[in-house]
Amino acid sequence: MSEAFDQKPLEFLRLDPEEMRARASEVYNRLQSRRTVRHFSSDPLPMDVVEECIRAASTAPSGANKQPWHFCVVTDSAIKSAIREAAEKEEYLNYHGRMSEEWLDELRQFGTDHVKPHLEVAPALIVVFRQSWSLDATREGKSKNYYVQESVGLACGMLLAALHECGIATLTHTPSPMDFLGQILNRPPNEKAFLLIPIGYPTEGCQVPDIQRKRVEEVVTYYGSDFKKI
Ligand code: IYR
Repeated sequence: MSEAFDQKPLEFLRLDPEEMRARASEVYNRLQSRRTVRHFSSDPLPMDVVEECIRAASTAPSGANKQPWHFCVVTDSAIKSAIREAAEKEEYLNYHGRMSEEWLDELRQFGTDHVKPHLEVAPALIVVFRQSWSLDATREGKSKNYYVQESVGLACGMLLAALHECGIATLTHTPSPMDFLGQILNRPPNEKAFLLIPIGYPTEGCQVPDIQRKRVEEVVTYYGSDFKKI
């Protein structure tokens, strides 16, 4: 039986509403400028910055604080090439039979296909693994993890935001099935690949699709009438 954790005071800074408003606009403006990038320069990144962003991502909330994630950072060109080759094999099958006509039609607007040069060109790939169970020393063996998808999704969102804040562009890539990533990176059996994120600087003159984000009115519904200004 587990004992309850000791408690300690929360560190929390309560802001006045004007300061909250200023910060809300600033965080929106910074995050809205993030775009998925598909054309990377091969310039190397300061990898200590990448590690600090992973440290930030790893503060994400997780079911029973299990932190069921692992981040593999690949800069080795031979491993990047092996990942590209395996990903293109899966993507070829996806684009030539496994994806529905409706799906292919949607993707035509983005101009994607099975050819993934960025997997070799980008200076680093972050492969995020989710851990279905943990090897827990105190329980002498496997211990269950909870809400693994949700937890790892939250950590990935925080990772993308942290990298963006630090001037690093990202591509969220899911070359499913992704089992080849566990094999190439020799990961243990409790880990499954969750997301493959090429990172780097965009090429000079990099273009992105001119897409629109939903208006806030489309994505939020309020239940309550107390919208008087504080
Ligand atoms: N995984 C493929 C296909 C793809 C699927 C979706 I949904 C996208 O938003 C983009 C691509 C690929 O990476 O090409």
